[in-house]
Amino acid sequence: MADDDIILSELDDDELVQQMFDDLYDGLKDEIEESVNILLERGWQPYDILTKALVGGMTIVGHDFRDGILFVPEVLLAANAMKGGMAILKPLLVETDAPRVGKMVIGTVKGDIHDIGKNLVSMMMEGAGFEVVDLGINNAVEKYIDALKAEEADILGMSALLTTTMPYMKVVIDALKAEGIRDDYIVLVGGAPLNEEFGRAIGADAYCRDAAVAVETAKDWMARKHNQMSA
Ligand code: B1M
Repeated sequence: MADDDIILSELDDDELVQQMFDDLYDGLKDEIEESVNILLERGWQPYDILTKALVGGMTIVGHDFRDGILFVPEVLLAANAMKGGMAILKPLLVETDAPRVGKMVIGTVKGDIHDIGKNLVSMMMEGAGFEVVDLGINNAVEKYIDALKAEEADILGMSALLTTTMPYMKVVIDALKAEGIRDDYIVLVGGAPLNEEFGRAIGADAYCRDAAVAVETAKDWMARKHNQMSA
């Protein structure tokens, strides 16, 4: 059967997820949006659609990008399709009546334009009741520090996807130390090339493997902060 003939709503769940992997790979935004809506109608949880279908598909794209099978323009199309799916899920993941549990300033570091993971973290944090100020991509140290002060944030979140940009996180943390305000904020870092050891080495409070871990870690550290304040 030709691709054009596939009727997405007639596929069973497993086939549809496989088809979404293919459609993400081919950068087919309309098809991804349609499939997300079909899974929602079938009762799938938004978080499962995000992790199992969209992130799962993007992982395959990442492997072929690494191996030189896909190139930047194709990956941009895949990212665009993924964002289409994420836009449908965002309001469902964000519970507007959730109590505010803390405020986070988040951004991708200077020199780095990857924002899908950061956007996912923002969405999940908002869904868990955090207020999120998203600074976008390519953030210089001043941008972070100005926003932290202006927003009276509790948490600084930094994202980096490149081995060449991840050291910039230390530049930001060192600048916070130099201003004597490092301990005013919980600093959480994340991004595919990072690990716990790196997080510790640069002086972050925690490395977060994924968006769900970021939410749990942020909640833990906010609880510690409240306990310290009430002690
Ligand atoms: Co980029 N790229 N890219 N790219 N790209 C990677 C990162 C790469 C690993 C691909 C590869 O070779 N396999 C590789 C980096 C290699 C390295 O440094 N070791 C790479 C490269 C080399 C490049 C360019 C240099 C390519 C070039 O131009 N020759 C270039 C750099 C541009 C720049 O930034 N200056 C480039 C460009 C691009 C596109 C523009 C085409 C596009 C970005 C589009 C966009 O973001 N709007 C792109 C993409 C899409 C990728 C891959 C394929 C996918 C990234 C992604 O969105 N993953 C990526 C390969 C990969 O990672 N597998 C790759 C899905 C996302 C949900 O996961 O971002 O890991 P992730 O986020 C997770 C966690 O990491 C964590 O939670 C998220 C959700 O669970 N997390 C946080 C992330 N940030 C967090 C912050 C937190 C907490 C947790 O704060 C508290």
